[in-house]
Amino acid sequence: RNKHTLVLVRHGESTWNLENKFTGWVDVPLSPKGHEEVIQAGQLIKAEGIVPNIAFTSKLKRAIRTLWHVLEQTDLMWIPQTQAWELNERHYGGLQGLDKQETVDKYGKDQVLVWRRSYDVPPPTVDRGSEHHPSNESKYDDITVADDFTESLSTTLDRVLPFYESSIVPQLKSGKTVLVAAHGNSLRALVKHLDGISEDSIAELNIPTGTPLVYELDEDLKPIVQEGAITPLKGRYLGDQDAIRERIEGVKNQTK
Ligand code: DG2
Repeated sequence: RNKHTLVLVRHGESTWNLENKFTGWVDVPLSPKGHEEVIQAGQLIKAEGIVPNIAFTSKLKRAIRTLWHVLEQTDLMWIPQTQAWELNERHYGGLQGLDKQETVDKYGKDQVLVWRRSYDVPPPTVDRGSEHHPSNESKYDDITVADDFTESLSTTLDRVLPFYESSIVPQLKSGKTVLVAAHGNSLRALVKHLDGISEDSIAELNIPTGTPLVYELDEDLKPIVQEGAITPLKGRYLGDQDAIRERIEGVKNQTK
């Protein structure tokens, strides 16, 4: 077998996506619409005849719940599942909990766009005293982060990619179909790598909630361009393509 399948799905709409707040590592649940989106995502994967053998997600419940819905819809709740902090959303530092539109009103839309989408300019940091600092959550007892913490896409990639290489690649190479349920920016990091997107162009890429993105990889695990792929992606989104384009615009326009 020289073809490998990797299915990525950003979690469905969360309550803070709905309220338009910067979320990062804040552990908010799916909204009612988010649950619906990912039930549908699972049905799309099933209808496509894709049968994942192993799954990976983050330590955040919006992604975990997304995975559970997809596995329930595909009748695969028994397959191995790993929850890894390395697949967490990018930590949004001092922006976590702030309203995206109010942040635009305060700092201007150019600055906010730099924080959201630049490759290596990090958002403001949080210090150890902040409730948003990972050292104050027992869930992250086994990791060490800087006293003043935040993540850019670049530093997010520095933990997503080693995890991909060490934990996901061996599964793909052994012929497993892999399902990953994660987040807007942790998936942008992975997609940047898979599709070879430049540091400048990655700013344009917005990943919609609750929409399976299917990659077929060659023997070197390079993506094969799929029919119907939306440039610059080589993988293709499952579902109504017009609705997907609207969802992508919606993500972009959270700070218009
Ligand atoms: C969003 C992404 O992450 O926000 O942290 O606010 O995928 O977990 O909902 P997700 C957040 P943007 O970078 O698109 O503003």
